[in-house]
Amino acid sequence: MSEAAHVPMSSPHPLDPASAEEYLAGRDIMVTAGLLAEGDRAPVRFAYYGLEEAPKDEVLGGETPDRRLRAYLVNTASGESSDVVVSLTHQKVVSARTLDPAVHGQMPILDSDFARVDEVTKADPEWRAAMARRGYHDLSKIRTCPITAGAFGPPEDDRRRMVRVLAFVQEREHDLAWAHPVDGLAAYVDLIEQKVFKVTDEFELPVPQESGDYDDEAVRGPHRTTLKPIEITQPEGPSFTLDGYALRWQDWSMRIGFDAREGLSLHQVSIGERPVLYRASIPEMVVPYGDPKFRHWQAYFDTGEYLVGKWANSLELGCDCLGEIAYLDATVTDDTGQPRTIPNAICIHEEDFGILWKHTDIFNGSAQSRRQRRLVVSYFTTVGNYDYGFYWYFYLDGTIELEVKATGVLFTSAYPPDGHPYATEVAPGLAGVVHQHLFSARLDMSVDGRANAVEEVDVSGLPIGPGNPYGNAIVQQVTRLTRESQAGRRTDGSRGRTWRIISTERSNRFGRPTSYTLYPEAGPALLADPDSPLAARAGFAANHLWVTRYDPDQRWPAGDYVNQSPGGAGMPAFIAGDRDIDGEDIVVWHTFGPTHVPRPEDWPVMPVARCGFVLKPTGFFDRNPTLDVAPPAAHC
Ligand SMILES: [Cu+2]
Repeated sequence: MSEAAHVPMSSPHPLDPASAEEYLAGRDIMVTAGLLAEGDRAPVRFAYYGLEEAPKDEVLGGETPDRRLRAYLVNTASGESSDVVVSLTHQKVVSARTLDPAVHGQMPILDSDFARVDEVTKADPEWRAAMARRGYHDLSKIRTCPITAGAFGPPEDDRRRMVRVLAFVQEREHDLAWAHPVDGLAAYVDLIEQKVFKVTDEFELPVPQESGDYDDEAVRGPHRTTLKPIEITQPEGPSFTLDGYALRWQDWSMRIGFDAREGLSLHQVSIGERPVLYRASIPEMVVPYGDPKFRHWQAYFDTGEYLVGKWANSLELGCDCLGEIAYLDATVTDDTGQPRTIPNAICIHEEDFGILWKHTDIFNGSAQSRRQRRLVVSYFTTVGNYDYGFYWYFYLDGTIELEVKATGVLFTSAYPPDGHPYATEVAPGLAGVVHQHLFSARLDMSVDGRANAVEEVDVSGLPIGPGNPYGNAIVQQVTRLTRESQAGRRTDGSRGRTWRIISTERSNRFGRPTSYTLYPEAGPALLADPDSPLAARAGFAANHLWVTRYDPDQRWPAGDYVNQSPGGAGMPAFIAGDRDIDGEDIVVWHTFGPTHVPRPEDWPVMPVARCGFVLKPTGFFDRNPTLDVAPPAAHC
C-alpha cells in the first residue's frame, strides 16, 4: 500500500474516461513508488497515460471493478522504458514492467521531442552544411518535421530511440511551409543522446517556390459572395439526452469514452435492451508512403506512435458543427503526467439525412415519405500535416456507420523535372507522393449477447445449366469463419462481399439468427511487399477482416508498443493461437481506407476525402423498424 495522498473522487462508471483528478492521483502513486524523479528537470516522461479499462467480465458482472490507469514512462536521459499500471481503488502500483526497446519497440513520441529535435538538428554541422549548400543559411526560416523511424534492420539505427527529420522552408511568418520541401536530405536524430547520428544527403532538387498559403487573399482570391446562408434550427432542442457519458437517442443507448491514444470510443451500444456492440474504436492507423528513394521509411502509425487522441481539436459551434450541439471535453495529459483539458473535443448532434423511406402506390393511392435522421458522435484531430475527423453515425433504421474525413495538407516532396513515378505534381515542382491511409476498426461485437459468429457472404451468378436454363440465377455463397486462422479475409467488390455477424443464441421470427452485416468499401489492403519491414510491423493491414476471440489484453492491432517495433506484434500474435471463433465472444477487426494518389485539387489544402464502413441490421428486426416514424409535416 502506497503512502500517496488520497484524492477523494466520486465513483465514475467503469467505462468513463479518466478524469484530471484521477490522473493526478495516479501520478502521486507513481511518485510515491519512486517511478518518477520529481522536479522540472527530472528525466522521466509520460509517453502515454490513460485508463486501463476493466475487463468485460468485470464490467458486466455488476460489481465495481478496480479503477486503474496505465502509463508508458520513458527516461529521456537513459532511454529506459516501462509500462506501469496503478490501481486508484487500492492506491498502489499493480505492475511496472521494464521494456527492452530493441525487442518490444519504443515508447510513443513525446510532446517535447518536437522542440528538442528542432534544436538538435539545427545544431548539427553536417546537416547545416547540407542546408547551406542548398542556399539556406538562415535556419530560423526552416521548419523541421520529426518522423517516426520504423525499423529497417541496421542495428546502428534500430538500437536507438530515434526519429528521422525532413525540412521545409517558411520564408514569411504566415507562409505554408509544406509548400516548400527541402528534398534529398534527412537527419537521423537520437532522442536520448540528443544528437544527429547520421545525415542522408542523396540528391538536390529546387525547393518549390509557389505559395501555398491559402489564408492569403493573393493566393486564394477574394471570398466568393454567392452562397446564401443555411441555418439549422431545432426549436424544441435535440432529441437526444446526455447524462455524464451516457447517451440516449430514440432506441439507441451507448456510453462515450475518450483516450489519448485511440481518441473516441463507444461502449455498450444497444437498441432498446438489445446489445449490438460492446465496444467500438479505431485503435490504429498507418500511413505508408510509396517512394522507395531516401524516404522509404516514411510510414506513420498515427495512433500507436503519435497518439491521435492527444491532438484532438477544440470544436467551435457554427464552424465545425451546426445545429443543437452537445460537447464533451477530453482530458489528456502532458509529458509530465499533468492533466490537460481539451474543451469541446467531442461533438454530439442530430442531422436530417434526407429520405428514410418513400412510396407512391399505383394501386391504393398511398403517397408517403419519411425523413431519415442520424445521431452523430464525432471528433477531429490534427497529426502533423493531416487532419482526421472520426464520425460515428446511428440511424433510425438501426444502421451504424463510421465515416473518417481526411483533410489538411499533403505531405510534400520536390517534383523532378523529368517526372516522378510515385507522385503527382500538385504545384510547380511540388510532388504529392502516393500513399495509403489504412485504419483498423476494433468492433467488439455483441449482437444480442456475447455468443456471436461471422459468415462471409458473397453473391454470384450461376452459369447456364440444369435448373438455370436461361442463366439468370443469382445465389449467395455463405462461408462460416470458424477459426482465427481462417478469418483473415480481403474485400471482393466483384462478389459484393460482406461479413455477417450473427447471434448464435437468438433468432428472429423466421427462426434465423439475428445479425448485423459489415459492408466494407472496396480498396487495396497494405500494398507494401509482404516481405517488407513495414508489412511485418503493420500485420493488421494485410487483410480487411480479422476475427479474434475476445481477450482484454488484445487492444492494439499493431502491438502495444508501435514506435520502432521490430514487427510481429498485434494481429499476427493475436491469431497465433488459432482459437475457435464460432459462437464465442468475438472481436471483429476491419481494415479500411483509401490509397491516395494525390490530385492537383488536393493542393494546397485538401477537400475532405471520406472512407469508412457500414453495419446494417440483417434480420435483427422482423421488419422495417421505422414504420412508426411520423410524417415530417401535416401536409405530407
Ligand atoms: Cu492522403
